[in-house]
Amino acid sequence: EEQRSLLLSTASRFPLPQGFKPSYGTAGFRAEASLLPSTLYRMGILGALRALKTQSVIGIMITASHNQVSDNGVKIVDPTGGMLSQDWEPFADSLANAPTADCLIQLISDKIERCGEKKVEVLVGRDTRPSGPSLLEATKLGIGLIIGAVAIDVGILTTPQLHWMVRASNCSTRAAEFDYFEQLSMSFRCLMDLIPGGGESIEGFHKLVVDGANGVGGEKLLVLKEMLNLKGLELEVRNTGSGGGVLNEGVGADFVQKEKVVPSGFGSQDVGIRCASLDGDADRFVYFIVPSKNSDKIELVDGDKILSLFAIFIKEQLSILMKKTDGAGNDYQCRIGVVQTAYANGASTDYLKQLGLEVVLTPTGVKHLHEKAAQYDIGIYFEANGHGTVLFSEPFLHWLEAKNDELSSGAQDPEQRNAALRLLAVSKLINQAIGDAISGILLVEAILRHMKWSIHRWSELYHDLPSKQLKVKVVDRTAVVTANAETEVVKPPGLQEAINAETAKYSKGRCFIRPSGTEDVIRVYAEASTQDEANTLANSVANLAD
Ligand code: 16G
Ligand code: ZN
Repeated sequence: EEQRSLLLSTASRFPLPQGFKPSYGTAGFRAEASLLPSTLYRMGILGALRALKTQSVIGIMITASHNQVSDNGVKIVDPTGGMLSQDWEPFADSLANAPTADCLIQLISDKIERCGEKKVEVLVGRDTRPSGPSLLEATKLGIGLIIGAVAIDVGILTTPQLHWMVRASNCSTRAAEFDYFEQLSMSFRCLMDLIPGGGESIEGFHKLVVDGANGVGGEKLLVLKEMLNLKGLELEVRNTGSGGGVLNEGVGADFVQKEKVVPSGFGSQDVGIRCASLDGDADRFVYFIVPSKNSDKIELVDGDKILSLFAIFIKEQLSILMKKTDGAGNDYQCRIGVVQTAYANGASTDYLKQLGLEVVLTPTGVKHLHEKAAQYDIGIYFEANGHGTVLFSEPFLHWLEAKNDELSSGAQDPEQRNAALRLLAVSKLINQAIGDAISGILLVEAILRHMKWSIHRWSELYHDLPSKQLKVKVVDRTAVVTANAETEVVKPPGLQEAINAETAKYSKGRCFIRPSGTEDVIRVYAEASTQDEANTLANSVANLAD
């Protein structure tokens, strides 16, 4: 009763704006920030209910990632550190759209669980957006309504830091921000120490220059650099937001990957240097090279190439580890899998298959890739846009620990033991909860040094097929329904046949369309052996979709 009257009084402070129909979408709610107080208040309630239901720590991240600074949004983090379980998405939609306080109360009482003896925590993080503090207050009020749940403000964080903290809290390991930095730097140093001949004194490794998108990631990278010894990793961070630049405006991984031009703050002084770019909440990253003084075009090293680099290194370490000695067999069949989406450049998929790797496609959105990757002992997933990580299964990690102990006592090949140590270090360095630009960059840097590869050598692994992306504004994007990881249109009838007929006209032609999960558009992707052909194919298929 007390709860009910509190709810009635606070709910009136957060009315659902007229005509606003928030939708959970691919990765949570996103909109112009002034529309969002009611959504955040209600997601505070949802987070608390989810914490009661799972009797675990839940996370709420206030961010709109790569969107413009006036937008904001919210992502919910489940106990494992992954995104909110998909079977709660419809509830999130109903809660966010409940027209009245009475509806809200009804929805809550249908879902509420009796509270346990212990209070359950909901960690609330936010990025650097100016609307963050007021949305945080709305979220805390929502959480406070549910008896048995308590809000913990964990301050300004990257999205993956919050995911990491939720996961660590539920594993009852140390879960403060400092512990995150310490785990990353310890495992990074471990990989550097295991480089044959030592990682510190390798010649030809220029500094890495990072574009922080004027968001939270650059700031955190600087903290990491200041606070910990990064063993010869020379790091320069630009666009940290402190110089007056605007979040995601002409900067950041999304801009760099889509426009393929240098972000602001970069230019002719960077020709040939290894550069990386984070997105606004640092859960995505790409690398790039400025090839010439006379143009603002960049050479992009995207998520597909990051994936390929990780896959090569991990596969190599596994084969050293599994090498048979004295006829002794190995007692673990490690299943390694690579997960991409239809946006992966065809050249990358061919390359990975040539390496002998199992490659599977899923629909767009981290939740789909993550879920698939979790089915392997080592699952490596990346979207071309730079969103991804490497997942290690519990049974495999247990086996690896035991193997490491066994190898350290025997008089075996030291490289075999080193391979076990490297794989263990990778599993600690790379975020097990979600794609993480900071931990991803550290892994790239360690592997490049291990291989003694320049960014040019890495970029030359394979050559991307020319591709083109377009978007078509339509009245109703839900009219297009796809199957087979979005590679095939099943509705409206006949459209896929028309796309096939068009695609067949081009050498190495590949094309698909899908409704966006974040915007009111249909997206078209086309690939062909020349840029002109890719452009024409995309245009003609866009006309079909219109
Ligand atoms: C979201 C997804 C991103 C995906 C994008 C596609 C997460 C955390 N983010 O931003 O992975 O690439 O949506 O957008 O899952 P689209 O549906 O508009 O093409
Ligand atoms: Zn992001």
